[in-house]
Amino acid sequence: MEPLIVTVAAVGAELDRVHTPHLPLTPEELGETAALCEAAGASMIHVHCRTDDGTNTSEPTRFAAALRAIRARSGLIVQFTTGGAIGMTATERAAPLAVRPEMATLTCGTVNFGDDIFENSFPIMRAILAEMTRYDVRPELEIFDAGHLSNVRRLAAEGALALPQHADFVLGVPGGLDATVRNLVYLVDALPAACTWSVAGIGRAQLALGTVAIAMGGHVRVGLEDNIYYERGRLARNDELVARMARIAAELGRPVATPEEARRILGLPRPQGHHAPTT
Ligand code: KMH
Ligand code: ZN
Repeated sequence: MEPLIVTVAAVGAELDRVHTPHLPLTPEELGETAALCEAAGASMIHVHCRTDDGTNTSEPTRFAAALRAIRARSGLIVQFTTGGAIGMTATERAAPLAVRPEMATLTCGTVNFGDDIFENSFPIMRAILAEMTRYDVRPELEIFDAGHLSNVRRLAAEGALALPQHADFVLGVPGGLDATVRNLVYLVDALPAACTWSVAGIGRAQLALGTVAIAMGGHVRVGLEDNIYYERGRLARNDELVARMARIAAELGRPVATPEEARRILGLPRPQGHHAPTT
């Protein structure tokens, strides 16, 4: 098996400091989190940005500041969100791509999202993919439901998406596919050939599904975007969640990947120069 890629989804769009004091909200805090998480075994960071008052933003200058802060303190692969926050337009969600991160998420279909709807129609997906092509950003395919893999095949068939890619199964969102081992195995079996994959279990499923993914040869996403507890009643820090996955992987005989090893596994070019922020 390849070394394990641990992605840290450090902040997300849904939670605030009232939920946990450990969320990295500013570029400086994202840089500090990146350093701590790289030391703990992460090789990639998934990035959402906030304004100084904590509001979600898609402002490219803020993403550029985050990219600089993360690069100044770590070698992590930097993956921006294009999911953004509920209520953002497709144009807003795609705006950070102009900063040219190495990767960005592409959610592969509409899904209920709690009481909201996370809208990812084909026109929205095509528009985001077109911007990814324009700025030479590699997608991570976010799969919240089984039908999203059918959408991946349709986008590939029409030429909007090149395959293989890296997919991330986000399981346990209220409105999406449940976070069960059976569902994970089904999705892995249904994935287009040669795609790599990780799993992001929501809430307490983060630990169990991450452990299963390590044993299956997949990769893992942890972090406060998906789960704020280390254990029942005890809030987690991002680096603690990464460190726990690294320890479990070591026990299972699967060392964590360095960022350079993760780039090789994902087929990403080295980031120097080419991916320098433009904003
Ligand atoms: N905040 C959610 C609506 C992503 O980052 O790509 C979408 C999300 C997915 O977080
Ligand atoms: Zn996200």
